Amino acid sequence: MSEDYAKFIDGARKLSETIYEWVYENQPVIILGHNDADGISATAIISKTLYRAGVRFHARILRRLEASELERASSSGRMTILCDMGSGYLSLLSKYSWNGGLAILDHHKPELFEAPSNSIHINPHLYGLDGVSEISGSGVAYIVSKGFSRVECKDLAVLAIVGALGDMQDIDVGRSLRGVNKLIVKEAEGEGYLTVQRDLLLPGRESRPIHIALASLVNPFIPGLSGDEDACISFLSKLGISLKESGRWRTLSDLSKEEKQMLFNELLRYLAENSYPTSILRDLIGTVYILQKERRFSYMRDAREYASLLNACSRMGLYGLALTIAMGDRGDDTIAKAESTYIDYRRKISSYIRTILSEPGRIISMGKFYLLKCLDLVEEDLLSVVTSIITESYLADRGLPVIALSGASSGEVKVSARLPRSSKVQNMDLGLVMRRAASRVGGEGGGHSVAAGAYIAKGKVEDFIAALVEEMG
Ligand SMILES: [Mn+2]
Repeated sequence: MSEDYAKFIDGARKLSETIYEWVYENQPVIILGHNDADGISATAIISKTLYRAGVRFHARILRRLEASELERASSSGRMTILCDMGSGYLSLLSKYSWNGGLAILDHHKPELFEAPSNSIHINPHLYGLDGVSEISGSGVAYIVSKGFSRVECKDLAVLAIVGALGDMQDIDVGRSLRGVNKLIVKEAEGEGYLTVQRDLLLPGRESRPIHIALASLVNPFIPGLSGDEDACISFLSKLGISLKESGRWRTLSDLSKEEKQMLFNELLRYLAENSYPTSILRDLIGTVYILQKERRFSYMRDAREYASLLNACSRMGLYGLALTIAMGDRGDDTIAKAESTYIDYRRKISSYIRTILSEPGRIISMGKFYLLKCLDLVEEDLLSVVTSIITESYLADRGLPVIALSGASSGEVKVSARLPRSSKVQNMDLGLVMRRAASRVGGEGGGHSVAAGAYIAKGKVEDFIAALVEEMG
């Protein structure tokens, strides 16, 4: 284990001993978690840990740290734990008093500001680690859980892996996890909770009929196949891949090595024939993380799929459902609701992508970046995923940031920014660019160097774009 990892894990454990004392003294504890798969996994890890420790708590999933939530939490006098958020808002958090104690468990780049008094701030960046690729918010939560010495939490390691994949930290060779994430993978493997394989990364590779899995593929998005089950059936039939075996639908995990190879080659040929970049398939083969304690054919069996499911429920506004699943509810009704939500979600995303690609004027080249105009099209909770897909599937070869706009429920404009994995833009920190450009027009922004966001006033869009051009210069 590298020295930096050891330092971080040691440091986090020591701090979690203090958290352990505080949570008993200031019950019920308030847990506030970010509304993506990582934030939900982190919230579930902390919630389960407190539950096992016999500590009462209320957990809530938030889109962002809103003043009203901070007001409510700080004035309650309870211990408050922030999961997968907070580090970028230290000055905002310092405006409140945290008499019951505040714990910030995050991996976003910290704002250069002192943490509020009476708070504990645990973040890998403070130990020289990279929060973008080496550990996620749920990884931080898991390390903290391990510091609760009298609580058994080894089974929660898989949630840390789900969270890391949700945050797209699988950027090592063959789309595998690295850094502290890799240590957590090894731990979960050693305990029999996880196995690791190499395979085609189709959604539902363990859970759905192969033609549905192929049609469900939205990232990368394959025009003519994504979202179209009939087209996928004929695509597979032409290849001679049989869809059923002794009366049962075959899943991707049932296909032979040769069949998988043939399928992959045919997808390459199909893209080339239709003049789409074949490079979008580069990330389609990679490392698969299988949760051994989950039922076969279930969505939670494959960690990437699990993350997508949590994300889908959350993006469709069903935060409670997502958290319930992450906390381990496997009741029939819960699963059925989550699965149908997931299907609706994928349908919606496919239709947005189709619209963006078919309507002229949706993607505009601004020289230093691409502007993706979705103001009248995409709701705020779906903007970041649509932006990621467009960035990785269509504009990846250009290597420039993509900045997308949509309307927000608050009446503001939501901005989502992504840098393609393959980008050659050096020293670009989108989180910083978003924070600066947004604050210049009275808005609020931040995030990671490759994925960031902002909220700005409706009348400030033009000014914001001008500020972006300057900040990127
Ligand atoms: Mn995160």
